[in-house]
Amino acid sequence: MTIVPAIGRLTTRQIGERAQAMIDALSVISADEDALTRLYLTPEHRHAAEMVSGWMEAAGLSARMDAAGTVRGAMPPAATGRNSNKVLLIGSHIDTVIDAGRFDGNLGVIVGILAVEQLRARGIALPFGLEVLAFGDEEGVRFPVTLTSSAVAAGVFDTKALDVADEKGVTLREALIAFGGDPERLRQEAYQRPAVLGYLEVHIEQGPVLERAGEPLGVVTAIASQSRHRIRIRGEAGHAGTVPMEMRHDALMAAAEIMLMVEAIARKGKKHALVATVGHVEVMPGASNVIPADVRFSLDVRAATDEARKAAVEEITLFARKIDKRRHVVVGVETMMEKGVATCAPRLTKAIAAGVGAVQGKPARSLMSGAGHDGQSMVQLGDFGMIFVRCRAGISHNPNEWVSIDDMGVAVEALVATIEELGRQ
Ligand code: HGY
Ligand code: MN
Ligand code: MN
Ligand code: MN
Repeated sequence: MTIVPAIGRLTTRQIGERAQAMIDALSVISADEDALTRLYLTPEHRHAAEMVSGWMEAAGLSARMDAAGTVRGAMPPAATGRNSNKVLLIGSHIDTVIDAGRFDGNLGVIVGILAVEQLRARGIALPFGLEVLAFGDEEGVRFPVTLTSSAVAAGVFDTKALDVADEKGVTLREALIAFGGDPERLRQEAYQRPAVLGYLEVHIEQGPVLERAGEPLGVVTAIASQSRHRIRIRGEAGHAGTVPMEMRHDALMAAAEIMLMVEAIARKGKKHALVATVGHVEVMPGASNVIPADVRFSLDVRAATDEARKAAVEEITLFARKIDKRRHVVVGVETMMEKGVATCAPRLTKAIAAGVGAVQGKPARSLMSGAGHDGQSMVQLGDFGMIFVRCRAGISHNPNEWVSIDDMGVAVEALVATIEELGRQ
């Protein structure tokens, strides 16, 4: 029984307004009263997943939640063709960072649903299946792993990650079970590579290039090489008032020296788009009159090439070892995640360029993504491609993140045009 689309053919502006209403509806589902924070496998994740599932059903998709907490909305092929046994995956994530912007991830899921609405309202019968995916853990904020739910969909999830714990000591396995997921069924949730036509993601650029060029959309060529590490420094607690400076084994001062060296090394690597960030620090015991004994901090390193990123991590690690000797502290460097450059597939980028070009009336601009995305997992299933949407001043991971209603409407039109283009291939 085909569900009559909730709406008819809309103008681009009307589609943008519909997207804005959906963005606003999701943006109030948060763990914090006055900020947007929605972490993986939390009550807020469940509430947002239910809302997205309802939108998928209204758009004519049959929605279900998979064992990893991803909402999957499926639509079978409506026409026959050589790809009728394949499915085109369209997705992004509905989890956020802490005190997040409302468009990062969420926009891509909403654009996917609105594109399905418009394909149906315009009577466009696709010769392949289509699934819209709302991933629950792209940001990797709650647990020290990232891209978890797309790794499950891509069949590359490392089950050792089930034993990592969040700040309250809850393991990923426990949280998954409490959420209604099923750690034992993760493996069977993976798509089979031959059945996947490709993976498309629409995402805000999170950078300034499109705005500076005065263009609403861009075609992503690749996602930067990225790794996340945990650095731990153990020194010796002591009385802030009595231990002479030359006798201290101050874990925080050692960390501070390493952090400044992280910045200096990253600044040297500008030509490889090298960036390095310390985003999270824990200082124990954390009293103002106690010399810090134990410091742990995150390290996020990215670059346009794997070689440049690995060389920077190597240099940082070597420097940390020297600090270890000079300050008589114990330094540990643990790699939590490592993803090489993920290159978008020419077949998809060609279709995207045609779709974006048709909609914006000028050739589409290509650009690399410094931000990580679920495509870094989904590339394991084959072709992946991304459409970037202009965002004001490139601001992201920040409540001031903003996309215009018109650009959201144009993004849906471009995705519809891209999907149609793939249907003609
Ligand atoms: O960290 C990233 O690049 C992504 O937003 N998770
Ligand atoms: Mn994102
Ligand atoms: Mn993000
Ligand atoms: Mn992402």
